[in-house]
Amino acid sequence: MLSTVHRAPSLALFCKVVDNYGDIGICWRLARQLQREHGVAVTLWVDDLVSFQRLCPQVSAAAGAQQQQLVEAVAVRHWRADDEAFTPADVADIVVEFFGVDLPATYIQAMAACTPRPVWLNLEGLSAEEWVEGCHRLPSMHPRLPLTKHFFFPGFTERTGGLLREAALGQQRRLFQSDPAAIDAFLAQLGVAASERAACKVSLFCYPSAPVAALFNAWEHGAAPLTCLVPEGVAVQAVETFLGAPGSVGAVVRRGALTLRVVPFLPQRDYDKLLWACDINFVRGEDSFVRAQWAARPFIWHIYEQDEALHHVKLRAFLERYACDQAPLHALSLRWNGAHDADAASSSSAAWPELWARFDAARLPMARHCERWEERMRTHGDLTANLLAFAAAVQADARQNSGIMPG
Ligand code: TRH
Repeated sequence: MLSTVHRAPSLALFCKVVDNYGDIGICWRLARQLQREHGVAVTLWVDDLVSFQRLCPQVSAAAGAQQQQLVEAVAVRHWRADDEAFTPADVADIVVEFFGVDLPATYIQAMAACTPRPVWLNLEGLSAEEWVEGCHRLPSMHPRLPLTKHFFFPGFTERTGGLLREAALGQQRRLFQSDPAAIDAFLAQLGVAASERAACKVSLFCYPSAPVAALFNAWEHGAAPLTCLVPEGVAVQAVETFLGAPGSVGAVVRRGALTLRVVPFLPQRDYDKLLWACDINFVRGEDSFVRAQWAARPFIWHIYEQDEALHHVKLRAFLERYACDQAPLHALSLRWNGAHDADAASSSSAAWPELWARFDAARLPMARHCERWEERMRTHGDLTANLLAFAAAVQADARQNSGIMPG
């Protein structure tokens, strides 16, 4: 268990890939940072190594359930069955379930048998809604066992857990963005031609439901040349229709002002560089959405769809918090997510070329706003450090109150 001083704790992180890449994308980022910046001995349990391998090519997707692979000093375990036997010796000092996944019952039993008991956290999804501040750090008692789990929420205010961000990220980003030769070399290596690099560059990552064809049409008939870089496998139908060919890596077509190019789906580290290299980024879900904020360039977010249009509430909450005075950003974001007002007088109901032209015209003030937002978000500390500080506080509290760890 966590020692009183000095020894870095051990931490087990449990991740189930529901769909897409965000679950493992976030867990992998967190695991790496815990290990690298805080010396934490991390075991990452993940049920889908194939998705993991796409973000991190060093991972072997063929590893057996019992087999542990060390990837960038993180112990990776394939979480295949929930009936694996665990003893208290297997339990980490801090146990994190991502997005409320159900831990194996045998692991929970082993946690309850530990002295002292581990700190147990549920790391939740990101939302800009106000209720998050009230739920962050709330305890939840286990109905039968002497264990307490605490909710830990990422967020955009100092009363939340903050956002994932590596210590050196800002410096790396600024260095890259102030080095045109490095940007050029990076894009050239993705196959982006010189004329495409000279145009306004937009990266595109969205769900298949996004109105991509309408956007392509607006770009095609736009006033200035635009290069859209789309990682392979994204918006496949719209991309292939525009290309008139399979959307494999290297496919490119120029029509009107738009050049559309398919680039590889990048390892996670290189994806940051793509965001830094582009003038505008279309991102989605949670992790790429946060990375676009750290890129400090204008971005449009395609939010993960939820029942009863809950995601529209979340989208508006974010837009309000992020840039309440940026009307063109609001209009384009709402339209991109199908959250626009049916009212014809509403700016988000405008035709696509007009929506894009207004957004494009506001790019300069928006870019300044992005820099200010990035600075502001940094003042809340980073999620990894905040999570470790909270875990230490929970443990200290437990020691002080009873000398016995609460769960
Ligand atoms: O893949 P996503 O749609 O993930 C989503 C969200 O996390 C959502 O909240 C969750 O509920 C759902 O999954 C199950 O989008 P996200 O969060 O941006 O994650 C994508 C990851 O993929 C991110 O870590 C960036 C990474 N990525 C690359 O590494 N290379 C690439 O080329 C691209 C396009 C993305």
